[in-house]
Amino acid sequence: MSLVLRHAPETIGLGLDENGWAEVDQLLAKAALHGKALTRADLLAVVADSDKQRFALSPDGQRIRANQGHSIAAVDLALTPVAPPEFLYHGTASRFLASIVTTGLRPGSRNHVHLSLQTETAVNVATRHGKPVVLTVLAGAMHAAGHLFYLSENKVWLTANVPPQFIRFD
Ligand code: HQG
Repeated sequence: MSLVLRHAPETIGLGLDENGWAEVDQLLAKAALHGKALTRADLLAVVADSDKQRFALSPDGQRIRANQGHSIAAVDLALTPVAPPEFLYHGTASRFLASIVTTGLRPGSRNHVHLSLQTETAVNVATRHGKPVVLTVLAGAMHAAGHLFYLSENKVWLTANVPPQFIRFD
């Protein structure tokens, strides 16, 4: 579901609207056609049980989208900018540090840089990439300097990029 709702809906011939929503009926039908059959109950269980609440249903239950993590540039989650706390955290791997010191945090293939309120979350994210390093992002100062921040429905902080002067590397 992450693959089709965040990155490549075309792999099963699915379309997302401009805000990243897919019709649940279409997703189920097209997944089945592509040999990835899942029942409506399976889908609802994934939405309910995802440890990070990665997916959301529309209020009428007809549509589904990923709450964050997209790489499809055309998807605009239509989140409202909000003032972040003074500090947020980003988990990365030590092998990326030299590059981050120079260019800051970049979204890579995704639409945003992902930040968290908790250092524990950042450690978990980082561990997927290698030896974990947690960076402190001076989010309050960034916001004061005009950078926009968004909070996804599942409480991941998102911003376009983080210039190096707003990162504490110690
Ligand atoms: C690094 C998961 C070199 C960045 C997580 C990261 C998250 C740089 C990697 C969500 C860099 C990109 C996103 C620079 C950033 N030079 N490397 N200038 N700037 N990087 O997977 O933040 O489980 O795209 O530090 O929980 O690791 O999928 O981003 O190591 O919320 O729901 O480039 O994915 O969510 O990796 O993870 P990713 P991420 P889910």
